[in-house]
Amino acid sequence: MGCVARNTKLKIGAWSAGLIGGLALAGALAAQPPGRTITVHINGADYGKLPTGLKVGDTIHWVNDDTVGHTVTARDHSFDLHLNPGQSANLTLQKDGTYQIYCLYHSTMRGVLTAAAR
Ligand SMILES: [Cu+2]
Repeated sequence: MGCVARNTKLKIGAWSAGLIGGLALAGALAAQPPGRTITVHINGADYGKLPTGLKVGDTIHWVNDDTVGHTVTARDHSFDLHLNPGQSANLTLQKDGTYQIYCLYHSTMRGVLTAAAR
């Protein structure tokens, strides 16, 4: 009888340790940095050299250095940033895949962003 009671206690102990371990793991994951931030300057109606090696959770900080407005628009409609002259905006890639981007106002402004799964 005493033996059974001891076993039960042991099981509860192991379960608690598992729960605490799980919480610690969740905490470690939450503390993980969400991703890198890469700045891209739009200049002369040109996105310039777009970043490569992107991963889901990475953020592109777009800065419009021009005196005219531009957009960073995804062909699949997953994002559509409008930047007035001198404005900046952040785009965090939420899903892995390849994004064809273009500017609504300038047909020469096109590019591709590829985000790998994290
Ligand atoms: Cu433009």
